[in-house]
Amino acid sequence: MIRVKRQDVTSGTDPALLIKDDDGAIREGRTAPRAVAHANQEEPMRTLAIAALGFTVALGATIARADEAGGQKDVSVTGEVVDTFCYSAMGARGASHRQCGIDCAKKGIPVGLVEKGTDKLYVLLPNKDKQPVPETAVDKMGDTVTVTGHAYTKGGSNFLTVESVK
Ligand SMILES: [Cu+2]
Repeated sequence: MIRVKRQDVTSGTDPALLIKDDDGAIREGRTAPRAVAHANQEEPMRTLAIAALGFTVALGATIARADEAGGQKDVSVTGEVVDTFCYSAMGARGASHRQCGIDCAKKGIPVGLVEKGTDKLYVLLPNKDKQPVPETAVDKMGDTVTVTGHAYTKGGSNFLTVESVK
């Protein structure tokens, strides 16, 4: 059972100050001495409430970390597949540029996805290192498709791994 020292919940104690020790005990952070002073006034219901609060805080922190990872969530982006050289330098896109785009990609020019409606450009990536961008994406050069994968933004550039292309 997790036992928590009595704390005055009505005093505005910041839940973030509750710290879970390695042994599973939850204690209050900065104001621990006060909590110790009241150690002999433990009330079971309040103990339970604070334990639940501590669990909620811990859960919230876990969710926040998952959100910070960001790119780990699957997203689906609909847009046109382009080769990034011809698109950025010349604005070339669409069916008339299809063959050039495929040739550019085969020579190693990064393949991109221009999001429909926003024109936000994603550089497409494989879903692991030391792999080419999937052929399923290159084959759709000039077409509007929906790519599902993990999105990353670094240094002002957007990236999207290719998990699937529809
Ligand atoms: Cu090209």
